[in-house]
Amino acid sequence: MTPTRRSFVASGLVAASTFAVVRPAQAATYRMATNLPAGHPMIARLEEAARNVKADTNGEFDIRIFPNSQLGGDLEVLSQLRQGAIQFYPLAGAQLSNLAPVASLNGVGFAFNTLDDVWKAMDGDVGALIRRALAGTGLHVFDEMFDNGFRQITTGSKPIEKPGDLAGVHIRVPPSPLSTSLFKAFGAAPQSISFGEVYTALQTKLVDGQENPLPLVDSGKFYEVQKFVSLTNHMWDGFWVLANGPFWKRQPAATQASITKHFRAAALAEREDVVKLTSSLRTKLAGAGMTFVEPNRQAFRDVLNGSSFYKDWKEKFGPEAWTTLERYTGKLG
Ligand code: X2X
Repeated sequence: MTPTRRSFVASGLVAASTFAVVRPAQAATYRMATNLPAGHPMIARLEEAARNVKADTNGEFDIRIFPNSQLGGDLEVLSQLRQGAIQFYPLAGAQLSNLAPVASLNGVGFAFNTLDDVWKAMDGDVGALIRRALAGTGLHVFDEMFDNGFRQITTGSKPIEKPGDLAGVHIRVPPSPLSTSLFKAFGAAPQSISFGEVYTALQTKLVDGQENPLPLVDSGKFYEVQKFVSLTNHMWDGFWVLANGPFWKRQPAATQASITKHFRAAALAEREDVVKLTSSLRTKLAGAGMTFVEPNRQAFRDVLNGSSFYKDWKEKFGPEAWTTLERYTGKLG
């Protein structure tokens, strides 16, 4: 405090606080990693949410998003989140099942036939059960999932027109025991590879195929290294946005409320974005040279029904989870 100010305060004429310099709170940058390509609708919606949170907090809470697996592979970044090296991470139930096995419950083969059924389950008791399991690992998980979509098979050398066409096919799957198990049941040779390495694995022919919803075939530019799309709808998956638990608990209630509000709005908007985008992609991807095949999906279900797949996963997930799932899907297996 300058001599002049000191003398004013000493005279009792003004309070010292009159001269307190109001410094803007230090803006802090927080990191959100994601394995999705920059062009995916989830990235745009999360960036919109980040802008809104920054505005709500007068610039203090600044979330910076790192797409394209810039900060590392799927499971490597999950451990960074748990250690607090990054603060936010949207990740699919498939990969999260390495931390909480029940997180891949929604990915049981052919469990869902429509998005209406999916959201009844994921915004209902199946989602609540999975969130409880994820919260039990010390992470904070936001309520609404982002849509990844129904997964389709893409290949380079031949179309997959029937289950037998998968025999021996080297196909990339996410690092997830359920995904590996599903494609082994079809007689394929699944290889777990982080999403950020899929394009190169296809380009170098390390694998002949992969399976993902059309928005990822598009934003991951797989049409450059794949020829055929088989519309199997064999699995639905989505993304939970997670925060490091101790980090989240340290945030002021108003900041938590702003982040929760804007992440919710982002998830609901992204679900509509993915529906609109998916409806346009068959034309776009065909225009990029891909050939679409519409296989008889029941034939794939019949293979699973004739295998131990459903029995095995009913045992792995346990009666509570399986019963909860079947309340939305009907009897499986
Ligand atoms: O890794 C994948 O295939 C992806 C991006 O769809 C998931 O996160 C499950």
